[in-house]
Amino acid sequence: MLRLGWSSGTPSPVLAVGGAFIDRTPPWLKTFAVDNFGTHDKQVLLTGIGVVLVLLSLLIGLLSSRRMTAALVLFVVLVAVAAAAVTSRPHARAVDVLPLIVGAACGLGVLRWWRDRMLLAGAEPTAPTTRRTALLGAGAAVGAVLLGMAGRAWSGGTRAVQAAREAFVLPRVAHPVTVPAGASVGVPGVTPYIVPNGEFYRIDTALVVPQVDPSSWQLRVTGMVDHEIEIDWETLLSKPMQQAMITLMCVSNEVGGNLNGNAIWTGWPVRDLLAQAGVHPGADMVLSRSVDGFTAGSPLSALTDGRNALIAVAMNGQALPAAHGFPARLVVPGLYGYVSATKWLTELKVTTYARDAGYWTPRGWSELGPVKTSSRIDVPQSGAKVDAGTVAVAGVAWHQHVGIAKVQVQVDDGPWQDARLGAAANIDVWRQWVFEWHATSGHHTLTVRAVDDSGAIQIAAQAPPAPNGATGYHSISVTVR
Ligand SMILES: Nc1nc2c(c(=O)[nH]1)N[C@H]1C(S)=C(S)[C@@H](COP(=O)(O)O)O[C@H]1N2
Ligand SMILES: [Mo]
Repeated sequence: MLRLGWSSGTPSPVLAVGGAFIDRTPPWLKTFAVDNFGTHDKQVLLTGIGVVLVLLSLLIGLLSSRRMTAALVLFVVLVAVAAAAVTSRPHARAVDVLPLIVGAACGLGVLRWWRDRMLLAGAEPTAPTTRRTALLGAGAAVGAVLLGMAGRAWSGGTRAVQAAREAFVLPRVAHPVTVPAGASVGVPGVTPYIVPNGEFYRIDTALVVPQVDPSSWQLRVTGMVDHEIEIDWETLLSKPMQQAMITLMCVSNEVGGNLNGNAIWTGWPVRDLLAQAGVHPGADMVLSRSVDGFTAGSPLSALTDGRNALIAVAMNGQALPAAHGFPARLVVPGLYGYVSATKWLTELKVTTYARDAGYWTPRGWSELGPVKTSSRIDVPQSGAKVDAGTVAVAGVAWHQHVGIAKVQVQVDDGPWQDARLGAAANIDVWRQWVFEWHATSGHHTLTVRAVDDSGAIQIAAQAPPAPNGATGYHSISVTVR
């Protein structure tokens, strides 16, 4: 496997093509990918690129046995597209095209070697067996070199980061957060009140999880501030940390979807860092930036109004998993992740909505992303067959930073009936609920809705996730025996 020792945020041409593709993804395609492939969307994209590469390589191989010029032209175009993708990545440097040049040189070498071999053997270039050999040779060469370079990304740089995660000691907090008694309604199949780190949903534009070594990590505060600040990992860990339970939520979640999760986060309040920097009057947005170039634009007010907006370093008592932003990320109650929850955080730019926009805003998603009241039925599953009698219908409901006051269930076209709510740790988290349904035989539809702490009933009208979050009630159908 080809392994070069350069270090950069742009690991390989294959991933660069993927990244450039993701950056140009229109909202409908993002929604389609998340809907159909869920959190496997990246594997699907990488596989797709791999398949296209192999097909193109085969085509080049095929052409080379008849028309070498055409094969070379196609080869150069392929390399040029990859080079364009590599150089368009955030923080791209000139050396990032190096692996591509090496790969291209190898590919060309193999192509020529095969042709020379065929000529030496005096083979008729169009003979089927020779053509097949040439085709396989060239195809394998180009594909192997490019895919080999992709492999570097999976193996390189992870060890130091793994060691740093293991050495992490949870900072002391004045008020440790615990799960309140009765938070869980105790129905099997309901999403756990606290979602374990390994089961937590993951959404981001990163094809390969960024491996950020905390010893070289820095967080900078820039823009409309009295003094720009740079803090390193040690300094961050020495700050007075807080713990907060916050339910994170993705704007791409469909009605009934599970792109959300609840965790206990440990971190330093963003407002304390911003206060040190001295925010200028007139600023209304903080553009948080990730090492991978992703940005989120959050209202300055949401970061300074006293809510638990954290620069989080721990999730459920452990260092953030690499996939969830190690060494540090933002978590802001009440806002969808795309406008707040920047992972692998490296910069907070104090600015205005007039001047700057987060990653998803020019791609068809709203500038502001307050979470909407939602509720979901976890059990029974839609299409389930249950026995007549008492059936526990249960799930979760959420309206972060407002709170859930009531959950109601409707059977077929019947009246809305109150469900029993589990305890809530605070208004920033979801609540479990359970409804004891006296099920009678036949086919039935069960629908859920929530009422938030402001008294507002969940929006009934069906709307898709784009541009600012899905609405509508979650319904399931069950058969009662
Ligand atoms: N660097 C980076 N941070 C990011 C994103 C991203 O694409 N890149 N996606 C955001 C979105 S859309 C969501 S919903 C949350 C998801 O956080 P999780 O993967 O820890 O659940 O991360 C946010 N932070
Ligand atoms: Mo998201």
